[in-house]
Amino acid sequence: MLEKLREALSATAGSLRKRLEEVVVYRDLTEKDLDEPLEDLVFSLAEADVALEVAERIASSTKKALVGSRVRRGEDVELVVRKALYESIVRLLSTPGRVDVRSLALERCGSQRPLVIVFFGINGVGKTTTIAKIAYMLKREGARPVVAAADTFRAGAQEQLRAHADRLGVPFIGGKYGRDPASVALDAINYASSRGMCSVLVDTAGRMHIDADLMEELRKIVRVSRPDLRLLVVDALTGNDAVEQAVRFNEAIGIDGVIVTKIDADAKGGTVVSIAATIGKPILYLGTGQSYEDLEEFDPQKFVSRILPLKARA
Ligand SMILES: Nc1nc2c(ncn2[C@@H]2O[C@H](COP(=O)(O)OP(=O)(O)OP(=O)(O)O)[C@@H](O)[C@H]2O)c(=O)[nH]1
Ligand SMILES: [Mg+2]
Repeated sequence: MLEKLREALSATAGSLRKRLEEVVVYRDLTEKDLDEPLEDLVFSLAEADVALEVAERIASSTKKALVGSRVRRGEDVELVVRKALYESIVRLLSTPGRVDVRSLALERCGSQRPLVIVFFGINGVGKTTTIAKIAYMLKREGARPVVAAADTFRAGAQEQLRAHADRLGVPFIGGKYGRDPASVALDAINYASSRGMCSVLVDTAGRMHIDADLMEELRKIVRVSRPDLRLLVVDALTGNDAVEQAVRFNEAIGIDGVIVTKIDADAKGGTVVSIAATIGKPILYLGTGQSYEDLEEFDPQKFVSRILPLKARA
């Protein structure tokens, strides 16, 4: 996974090093030394699905960090370059507003009002699977979840979430096909609060951000269920389209956080970087496979270490 992004950054670190080794011994680095390798960086990041303006931001903050610095003889030039790149991407990914879903849910156990999370996104991105993964995690942590199938639209959607709930031993609240999905969410919240459950995970039907009726339906679900968190689920494989989805859903519904799925199948890796940089909302989790354990808390430093190891490969 993420090979393309890793290769792009490694190649840049390498070409910057070569360039810098020629000049470091007798003068400070100038913009001119950096322009060409950083231009290459922008292109290779774009090939790895990083949005162009985001790639340009990475290049310019890397340049800022390096211009005027002097690398001493004997110093590891590549490490200096890698650090500058690493820090500029980590900064980009460290969006404010990160929340810890687990502790938020635990705080609500036994209270009148469970933690309510509504999950949404376009068709097939992995909403239902992600809800099952989060239910698994919350149950394991003692933050007793209820899952709600507020997808009363797609054939099989109710059964799909119910099957996960049964397997996980988590209460399931559903509704007949065609029923108002907002009322299914409310049923689940009432069920949870009357039993002192800690959290309610509301699954919604996949919808395109350009479908006005379905977006209005989602607005209603949100209005009625007053979620603590509105989480957008996107598929890493959709690249720049995922960024577009994030922008549109944020305008229409409002987003508190993003989950990027199918990272395990994503050879490029740029979607994560682009989304965090473009909408300024935190990425909370990465989906890394199809089983319940395949959910990773998103940690900017850990993510960047994966695509840009600070130690060059021998
Ligand atoms: N490899 C991989 N597959 C995933 C991941 N998350 C979900 N999937 C798969 O993606 C497919 C669609 O997942 P669903 O959870 O049904 O997606 P959805 O968004 O609920 O779909 P709709 O309700 O139809 O809009 C399934 O085959 C999942 O197993 C992931 O992190 N990695
Ligand atoms: Mg679904």
